[in-house]
Amino acid sequence: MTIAEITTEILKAKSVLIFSHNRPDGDTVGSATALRLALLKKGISADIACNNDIPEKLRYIKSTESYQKSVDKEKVYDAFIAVDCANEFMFPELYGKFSKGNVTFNIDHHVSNSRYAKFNYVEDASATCELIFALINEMGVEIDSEIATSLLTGIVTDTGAFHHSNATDRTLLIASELKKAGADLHFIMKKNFKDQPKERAVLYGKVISKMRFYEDDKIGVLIITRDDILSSGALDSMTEGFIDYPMSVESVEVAFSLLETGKNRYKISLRSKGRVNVNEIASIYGGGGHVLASGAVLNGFMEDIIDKLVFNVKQRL
Ligand SMILES: [Mn+2]
Repeated sequence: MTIAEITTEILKAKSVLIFSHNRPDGDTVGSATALRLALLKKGISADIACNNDIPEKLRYIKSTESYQKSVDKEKVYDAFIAVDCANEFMFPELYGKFSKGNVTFNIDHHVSNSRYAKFNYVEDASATCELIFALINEMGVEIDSEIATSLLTGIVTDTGAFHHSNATDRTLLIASELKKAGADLHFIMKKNFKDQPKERAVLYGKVISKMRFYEDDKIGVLIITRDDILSSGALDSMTEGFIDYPMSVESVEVAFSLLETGKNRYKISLRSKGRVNVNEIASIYGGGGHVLASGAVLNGFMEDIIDKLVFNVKQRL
């Protein structure tokens, strides 16, 4: 489907509901809120839904206030649009409703997308927000500062502030357009990459001070205990991004973290720089993810789990 075709189909609707995925990130929130504002400008009624709470740090996007958790039974929508959802499992609770829609759209940038909708617009891009940018231009809607803020948020977060290899010349060109349209790049960067609660900073210090290395420093390991979390006053969700630190060590090929979630129960995150497929390792333990980033839940003693994982990585180095 071309951008012109998908735009024509969307503009046939008088009312739409846009779906964001669970554990919402900057891209799914930026895509949904920007598309909503653009459709409203076209005189189309547009609502947004996400089964999970929108993270505090993304609440500077004003229209996050409009998110609903479920689908209003009374309301009739002409079309449903899922954004940044690679498959139904990314919005499992709401997918039931979505799949019953007569006209469904799937707008996404994941190459693994399962094409679960009637109309699928799946293109390789740094962020779904890149695709929404093109879609809004195709609609002939002018990008104001609010739309620009949403879209730039998705691009900045999915590219890791333009650090990842997915940031192309087109990505930078779009980012430039969005800044010109009034998005505050510095503020968006600060909100997503600088500002953190004090509790997270305290926890980070504790965890990093215990960082371990194995196999000639090719494997980096982080251990996050309940005690660390409680004594810092932090939340489990604040550990997101911790794994980037051992990954920043030059010699490290693979890093993994153990987050103690209960007695002898650990949530494992694995990261690779490319030589090792960590999805294979996570799969051994019933987990999964991507080649470079995967996760699993393991039961057992901490040191045994570390031994097992180091052994599995070592075999693949
Ligand atoms: Mn995305």
